[in-house]
Amino acid sequence: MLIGIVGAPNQGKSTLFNAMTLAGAEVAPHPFTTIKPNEGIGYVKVKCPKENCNPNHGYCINGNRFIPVKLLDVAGLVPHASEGRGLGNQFMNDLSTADAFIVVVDVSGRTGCEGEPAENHDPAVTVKFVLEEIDKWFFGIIKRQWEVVKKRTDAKPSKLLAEKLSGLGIHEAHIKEALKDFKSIDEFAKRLRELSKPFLIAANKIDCNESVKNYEKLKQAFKNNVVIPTSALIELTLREAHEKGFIKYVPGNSAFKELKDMSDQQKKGLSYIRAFFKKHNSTGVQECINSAVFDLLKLKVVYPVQDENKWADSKGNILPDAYLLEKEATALDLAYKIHTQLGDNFIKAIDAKTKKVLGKDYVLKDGDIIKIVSTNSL
Ligand SMILES: Nc1nc2c(ncn2[C@@H]2O[C@H](COP(=O)(O)OP(=O)(O)OP(=O)(O)O)[C@@H](O)[C@H]2O)c(=O)[nH]1
Ligand SMILES: [Mg+2]
Repeated sequence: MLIGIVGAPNQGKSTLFNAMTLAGAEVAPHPFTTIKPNEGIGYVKVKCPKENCNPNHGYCINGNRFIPVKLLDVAGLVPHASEGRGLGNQFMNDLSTADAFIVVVDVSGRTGCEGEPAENHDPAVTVKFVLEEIDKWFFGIIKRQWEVVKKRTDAKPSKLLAEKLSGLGIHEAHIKEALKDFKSIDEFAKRLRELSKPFLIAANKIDCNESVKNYEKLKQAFKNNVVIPTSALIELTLREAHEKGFIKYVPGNSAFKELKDMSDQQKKGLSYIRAFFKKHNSTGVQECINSAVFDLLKLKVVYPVQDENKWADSKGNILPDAYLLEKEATALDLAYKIHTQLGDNFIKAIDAKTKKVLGKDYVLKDGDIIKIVSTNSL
């Protein structure tokens, strides 16, 4: 699963990416700082079913389980990128396989559509053009494949098109849905983008003076979408201070604890952040990942175990794995996800919480802890 971070230049995309991953991508107060994409791992945060667990991937603090999610930060899009302006939109191809987008926009009003300094700039205008450019990129690819498929008569067009567009994460079901209300290829491409690449908006730089007013306006303009106020800069500062041992901060929380004596400048920085937390519940950064995974993609967390009594693997590691699975995923899907052999030799599953036996078609619930029994494990 991959979440793409997109937007106009200089909006704070790489800062948000760094705040999520601590990957140290280059950040600067001018457009086109990012040219090559930055790939990293962020974490979705859920309540852990056990206080003490031993994750193979990710980590667990104070009963908060952090499950890894792949993230990609790309260069900024400018108006008419599809006609080659700025860095064009070819780099969007790196995001072909993204399952969802976080569209980052500076809501301080101080950055224009091209990443230039501005005054009272309306962030809704920026988000609208970014979506238009994404649609044009999508349209370019879909139109090419549409022309190819039109000439063929050897299979159902929706099936052929699905094959051609699988690299964009488009399935036949998406195509059938988008064809229901077909008006033009433009509209069809737009609908396919909506279905295969849902997005949320990170209303970034919410720590600046004019931001709250602009954020309210942006929310009105995008009533049907998730709009999350974020301060990538504050989240990054907190996470770095935590890494260096100055503070204890759990991502997504609205407080932190000082652990060491700090310089006057560091203390000043932290009092600025404390004042921020009086006005905001969180920096919004963790919420962006969680909302992308649970609201946009509607995934669920399932913990496979080998020992249904101890909730552990064969070595006694508690809840070693956490899988993010699609809404419809069944016990058999989980078995195949763990290992092909486990799927091929599936006998039954056991709900480790209730010890109930589950069949292969059981649709897993969010938070399920499951043992798979196969012929090999008897
Ligand atoms: N006040 C404030 N500044 C921020 C925030 N996030 C990013 N910035 C600043 O905004 C500027 C641009 O940040 P980047 O992360 O480089 O932006 P970008 O969107 O990746 O830019 P390009 O790669 O050039 O497209 C930097 O000076 C950041 O420090 C925030 O939440 N609050
Ligand atoms: Mg960048």
